Amino acid sequence: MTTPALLPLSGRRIPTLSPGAASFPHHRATLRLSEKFILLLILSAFITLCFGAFFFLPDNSKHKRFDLGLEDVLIPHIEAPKGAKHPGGQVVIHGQGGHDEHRHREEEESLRDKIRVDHERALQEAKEKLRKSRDELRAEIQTEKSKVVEDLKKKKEVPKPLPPVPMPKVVGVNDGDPVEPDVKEKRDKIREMMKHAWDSYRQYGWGHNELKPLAKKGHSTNIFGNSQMGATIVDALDSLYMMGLHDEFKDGQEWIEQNLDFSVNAEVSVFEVNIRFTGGLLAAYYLSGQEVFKVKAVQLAEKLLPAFNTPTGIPWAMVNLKSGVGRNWGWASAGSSILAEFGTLHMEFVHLTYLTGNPAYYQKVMHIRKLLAKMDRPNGLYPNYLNPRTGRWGQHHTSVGGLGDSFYEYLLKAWLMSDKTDTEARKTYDDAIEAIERHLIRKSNGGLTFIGEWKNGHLERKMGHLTCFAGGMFALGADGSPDDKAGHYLQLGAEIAHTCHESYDRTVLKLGPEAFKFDSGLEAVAVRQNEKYYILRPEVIETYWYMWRFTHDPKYRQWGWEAAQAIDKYCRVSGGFSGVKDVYSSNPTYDDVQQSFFLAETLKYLYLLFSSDDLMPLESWVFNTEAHPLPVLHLTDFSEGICIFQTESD
Ligand code: DMJ
Repeated sequence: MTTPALLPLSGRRIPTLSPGAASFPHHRATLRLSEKFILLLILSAFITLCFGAFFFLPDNSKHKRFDLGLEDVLIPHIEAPKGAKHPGGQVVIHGQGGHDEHRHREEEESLRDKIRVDHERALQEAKEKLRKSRDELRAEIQTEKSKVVEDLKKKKEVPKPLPPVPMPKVVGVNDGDPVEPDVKEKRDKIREMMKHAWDSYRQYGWGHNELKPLAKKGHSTNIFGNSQMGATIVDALDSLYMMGLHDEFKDGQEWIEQNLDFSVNAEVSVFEVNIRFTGGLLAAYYLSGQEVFKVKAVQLAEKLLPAFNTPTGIPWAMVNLKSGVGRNWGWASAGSSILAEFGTLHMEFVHLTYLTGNPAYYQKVMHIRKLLAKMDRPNGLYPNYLNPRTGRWGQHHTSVGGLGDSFYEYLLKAWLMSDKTDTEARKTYDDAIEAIERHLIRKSNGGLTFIGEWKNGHLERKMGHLTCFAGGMFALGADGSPDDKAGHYLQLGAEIAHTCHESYDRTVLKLGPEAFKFDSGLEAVAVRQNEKYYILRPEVIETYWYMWRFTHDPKYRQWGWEAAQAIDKYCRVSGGFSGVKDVYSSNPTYDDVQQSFFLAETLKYLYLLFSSDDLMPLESWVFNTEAHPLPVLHLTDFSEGICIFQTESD
């Protein structure tokens, strides 16, 4: 049976005669290639020899040469005196007797010398090539080939110019100095922590997605595929900017300019890359005004669009940035996409349409919204799983924590970001929250308000660290809530903040566990070993900050400071900050990961908590779910996939 064998160098296929002779065609092809190469070299040496010989002929050859009328080309310094004409009306080249004759000879002599030297060098190079082994020659050819491919790639990557659009009004992006000296001191401490996290990453993990602060090397997880896209750099940029760490910001910008490339063969999470990279780049653009961030955000967004090529338009969870092939997580119910993932694209995509003038981004996310609006919701709740092929719900699990959380957050923030004109988003948020309150929010025996998880008609009395962001969300959505319930939602936010603080306070390290229960006499404590870890997450501190902004109750700053001190004491190591595996153990072990969201969110929210309110005012900025601030855009019409922006530019 003949089987085709792919030849690595020529790229041609030659059939092998038998499996036993499988290596033969490869060998033969290699020989043929080398022979061709050697012949080429000999031929070029021969041509050089002939060309050289032409100049080595006796002197009389020169007359013939001049007779060809080439002298003013070959010896350009010969000039005709002004006005001298040949009888035939042409410019005459007058010789200058013996002196000119001598100069001619010298010129020709030096020309001949140069040709001789070139000729010898060519021969020498040919000899060296012949001495080289086949492998060396192959490596050389390969290097040349790669260089050509690289050059072509660079040529192709000339960024497309984007249409100029007015820069939205950008206010309160720096300063925020607190008046009170003790608050200032705390803020300085947070800034120092940011510097330690950044400097460590800069030293040990630069260009990798994240850092292993104990092993002191780069780290990555499957959400970034096998890429090395500097997630920490992109995620940290706006925090650096707000904190006035401008040298570090510039360093990050330079890396992005020179290295950030999204044409890589990596299968990434659409959600994670969108909230961290698109969000991070857009925020860096709006804060600094540097075009490069906008250009990179758009390049990335183009790579994410193929994820929407599903029968329903509900995007895949993952997409290969190079091939555009998408798929879902293997663990998700019945091949489903995840509510918190496909429902957390709106803010970034609206901004992409604004900046590019391309309605596709806006249309994609509005299509998701419309599709969800048409679907039945069990008890008014949104299940976490939706199949992108059939358009049907997967398991009926509902959560305000993992798998559900930021879907609700983005409904509220879509309304805020549109300058409160997107009332459809607000109504959808209000209805969803009402159902959540009815079915998921309860008070424990000890009087702690918690948000449980709905699983097939049953309430699991467990709350995740991730769910703690909801305190801030309720407070943020209080203003504008229906039936004059603003006070109620602010109160609900305060109760969630209190419960989450308890989950921290009831541990040995004063850091919160990943999940905690309200069952069988348990109140806000983790039971299972694999729920006792703290991985530098921001949600509890995020809620403290929103509550502080809306109430100015000093307890939120106090709670934030407790958390900051605990992080500095138990998570800080010489190579950065690490998560800990058990917050109930006085002798904690580390997970050896410095998450990029620690720089993007945890430290940013802490810094904002100890700043005055004029830093990033909430009337002008809306924070995406990774704490990247995006400016409010006044949307006036968003019917039929068209949106009209009215912005007050600077
Ligand atoms: C962040 O990446 C985002 O906040 C996301 O919405 C969920 N949680 C992580 C941090 O815990």
